[in-house]
Amino acid sequence: MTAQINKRVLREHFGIRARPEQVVVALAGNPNVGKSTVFNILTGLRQHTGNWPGKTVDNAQGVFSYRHTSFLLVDLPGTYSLLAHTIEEQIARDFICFGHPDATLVVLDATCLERNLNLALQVLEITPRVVICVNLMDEARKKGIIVDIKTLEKELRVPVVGTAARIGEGIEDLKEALWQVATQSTPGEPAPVRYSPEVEEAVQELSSALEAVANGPLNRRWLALRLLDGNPSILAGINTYFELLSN
Ligand SMILES: Nc1nc2c(ncn2[C@@H]2O[C@H](COP(=O)(O)OP(=O)(O)OP(=O)(O)O)[C@@H](O)[C@H]2O)c(=O)[nH]1
Ligand SMILES: [Mg+2]
Repeated sequence: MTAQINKRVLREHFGIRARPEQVVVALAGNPNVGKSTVFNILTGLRQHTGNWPGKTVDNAQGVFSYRHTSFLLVDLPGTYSLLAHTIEEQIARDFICFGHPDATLVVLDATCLERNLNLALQVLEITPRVVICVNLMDEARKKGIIVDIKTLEKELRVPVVGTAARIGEGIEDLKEALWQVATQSTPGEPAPVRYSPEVEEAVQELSSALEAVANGPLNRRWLALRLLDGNPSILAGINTYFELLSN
């Protein structure tokens, strides 16, 4: 029950008013990979746009139904990273970390996967509730690039769907994967990024120390890594999160 109330408080902080039974999906990706095209094809005209609370950055939210489940899709600003060098990165990161989406859909450009996977790995460090959409498959085919979706899925251990959103290819599979990830009670365990033994040791130590304060849904490994980074914008985000929870 407490978890439910906290979820609502946190979502409202981001201007998300989801009905209790509604599934919230965050839509993330590098700039210009087709996020809005995916968003539009999934939600059609059932969307509204505004700004993120207190920010001059666009926010689009839209709804769609699949298998008798209502989904609220939130289009995040396009970012290369979640390490918050810009206001857009801060919004995307704070929402994925603290807004408690039921799933995060990461859209990648099939023609430059290597660069795009950086963001996917950063999201997977935060949450296992992820679906990867490899978009622009038609462009990749034109360029003779073959993307091995099955191997990607095996490596990342989350559902990976190939799409060409502009022509509607792969969208039904995307809905099915989202439904699976957002509604399953125990998500899979994606392959975590491993760091040097020194960092891993420090993460272990910090994670144990954090057990008493961070026993909610916030990922302790991710929290420990960010405390080690000492990035002030991330520390501010973490502070806001704990303040909201204690009110
Ligand atoms: N060929 C092809 N073009 C696509 C596909 N998906 C999107 N596009 C095109 O790619 C361009 C960028 O798409 P957007 O949906 O605006 O991308 P975005 O990620 O929302 O971009 P930002 O919000 O600016 O970060 C547009 O011209 C789309 O029509 C696709 O699957 N195949
Ligand atoms: Mg867009």
